Amino acid sequence: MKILKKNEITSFKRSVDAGTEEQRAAVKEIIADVKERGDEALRSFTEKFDGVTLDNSKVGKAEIEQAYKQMDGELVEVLKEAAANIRSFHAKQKSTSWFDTQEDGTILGQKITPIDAVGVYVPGGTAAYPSSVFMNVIPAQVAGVERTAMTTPPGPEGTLPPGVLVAADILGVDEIYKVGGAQAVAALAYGTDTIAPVDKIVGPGNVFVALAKREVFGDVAIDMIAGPSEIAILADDTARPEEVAADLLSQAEHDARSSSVLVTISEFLASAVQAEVDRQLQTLPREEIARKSVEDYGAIILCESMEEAEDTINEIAPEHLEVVTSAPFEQLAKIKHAGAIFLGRYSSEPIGDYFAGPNHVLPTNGTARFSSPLNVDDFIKKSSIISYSEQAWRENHEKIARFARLEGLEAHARAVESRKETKDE
Ligand code: HSO
Ligand code: ZN
Repeated sequence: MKILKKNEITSFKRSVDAGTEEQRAAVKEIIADVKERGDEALRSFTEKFDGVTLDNSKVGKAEIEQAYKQMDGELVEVLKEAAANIRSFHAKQKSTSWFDTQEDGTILGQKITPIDAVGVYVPGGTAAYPSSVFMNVIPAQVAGVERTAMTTPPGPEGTLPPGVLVAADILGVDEIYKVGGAQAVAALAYGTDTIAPVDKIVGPGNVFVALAKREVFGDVAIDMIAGPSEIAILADDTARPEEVAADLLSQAEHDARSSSVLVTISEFLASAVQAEVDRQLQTLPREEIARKSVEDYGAIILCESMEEAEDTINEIAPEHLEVVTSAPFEQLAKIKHAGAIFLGRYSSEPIGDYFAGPNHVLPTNGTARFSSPLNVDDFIKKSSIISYSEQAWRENHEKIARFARLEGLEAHARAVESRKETKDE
């Protein structure tokens, strides 16, 4: 991991995979085919991309029971405890409808309605995370979404990872479909005989999934398009190099394009963490991915003052920020841009990935400048409520009609004036 002085850096390397022209064309074709041939298209794409022929893509009870048998009972309890923590955190986010009655009797308000149906995409392979099932489904449930359908690509044997099935079952998700890629996104957006369409699609995926989500956006809603995981650590010389290195590597192991950055004012910490990262890399099972990630996207940035260090964090706007300093809450006051902020030595990033309660679906690639973590509000919508009283109408209709005429909209003006002749006049 290279050590750089802040003033040597002109810009931060971002990892955006916008897809190639061919990939975009392929995704469009897949979506058109699913629209036209429904389940038949799904079956042939699953054969082609996942190497397995499935007569029925819907997961049944027997498969769920089998998944529980394959999992350690105590681990199932850990999953349940994590789900409960995540649920109680998100319960605090719930917004409620409000109605405001004014003196003249007019009522104005905002009615909250959950989205009817949500599709959750769970990626396949080593990225099939039970924790992501929790993080995408729980806020939807807390919001009051009635129907949640999950799709995930099957392995070559036609099976799904037991952890994913158990996580879904813990939450009571009973619609799980073995279908992945752009074809899954198309099925969720437009429906097939087996999969009823949804209103919003959430969840991470590879470039084809991301492109498909962009493509169906407008017909359905989508969540953010997440990039590879990122971590920035702001630390002073009270931090322990082995702990800082371990936390940097926790995100580096996600993806060769993940980024892990240490920002510090301590030269001692900078070189100690550099050595520690090298040492710890050697024993990691995902060494190759993590090494590539720290080499290509990792950095240790040496700053001259804490102020410069805080500004650097705001420039990066990282997905995850750890503050490991003598008084982390002092730095918190200066931090404007970060998806999730972990304060103090004991708040190692994976605590947030799995267990503490806040969502681990977070803005990446600097989008923390303007975006928030996935949350309950992503699964509701608001309707404005207007109930004007007669008195309010009498006092205001002329002003409103004049406003309408300013815009040259005579029908608007006449509509507001049309109440003039009340029945008893
Ligand atoms: N750190 C990832 C989420 C995750 N980590 C899932 C482990 N499992 C993105 O925030
Ligand atoms: Zn993680």
